[in-house]
Amino acid sequence: PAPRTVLLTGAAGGLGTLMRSLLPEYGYTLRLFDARPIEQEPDAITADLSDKEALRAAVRGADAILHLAGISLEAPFEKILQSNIEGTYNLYEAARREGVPRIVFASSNHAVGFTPTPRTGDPLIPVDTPHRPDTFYGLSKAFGEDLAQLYWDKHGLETVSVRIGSCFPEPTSVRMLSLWLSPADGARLFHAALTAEDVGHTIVYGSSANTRLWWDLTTARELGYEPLDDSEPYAGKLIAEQGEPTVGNPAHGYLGGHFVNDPPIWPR
Ligand code: NAI
Ligand code: 15L
Repeated sequence: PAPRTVLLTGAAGGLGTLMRSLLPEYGYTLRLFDARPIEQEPDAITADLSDKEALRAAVRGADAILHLAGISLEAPFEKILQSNIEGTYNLYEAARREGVPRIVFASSNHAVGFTPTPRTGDPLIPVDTPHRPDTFYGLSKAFGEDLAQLYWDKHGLETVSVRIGSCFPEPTSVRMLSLWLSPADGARLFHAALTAEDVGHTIVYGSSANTRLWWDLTTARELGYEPLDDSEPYAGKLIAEQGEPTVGNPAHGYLGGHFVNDPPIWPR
């Protein structure tokens, strides 16, 4: 049966706020969880992913979890370790113990950020391309995907790992012309990931059907995802402001864009 009650971790964040407004249209009842309090949401659970008891109570009775909580940019390793690596482990352990059958994990393009972007005529980047994290942040997403695989193989807990591109109301850089996931397509994709049958551990790329796509959306479409948006209408304005994407620029030559240079490694 389709999940009804979904625990949304990271509910106070940018993506969490977008999904709080969009996902109820699909019939879900959302249970909200974040380390930060959420205005006008008195029932939201305000707790950290390090609080194992709070996590056990939060996941109890949920049909699925949409796991968005975590540090969402590069940060010192110790912080990434606590929130993204240990925090995601704590969540999986709580889900396993409470019998929650499925997690949709917010992975990121930065798990494979050092993958060169395709040149004209090259194939799109497939989901089985090796992990090439561009930051400690990306490394934590690679860990999350492997954790998901372990919990599927060992415990039968299903995950869809969504390597999100850039999910914001509008694309704001020429790089995002390739990676943009419109919020409406984000909700479509998460809905597909929450409801598709027999996903085991499936990795998908998360973007709209952009004209300038760098990666292969086949596994996402196999879940039933049908993207309806394309960043191309924004191309003229962004290119006029920022110039054409050029492969010599690390921001365009690698999937992870400017993250590959954070902290700076170029010019060598
Ligand atoms: P955000 O930084 O706006 O929100 C993250 C939320 O997680 C925050 O509200 C924060 O309080 C919460 N959080 C962080 N550490 C926590 C902890 N230890 N315990 C409890 N809550 C904690 O990030 P955004 O943009 O909303 O992203 C959501 C998720 O999607 C993140 O995991 C991010 O890595 C991932 N993602 C987002 C992309 C995007 O385009 N927005 C692209 C790729 C991945
Ligand atoms: C991410 O993983 C970040 O969470 C988000 O803030 C954006 O920077 C996005 O990747 C991106 O690559 O544009």
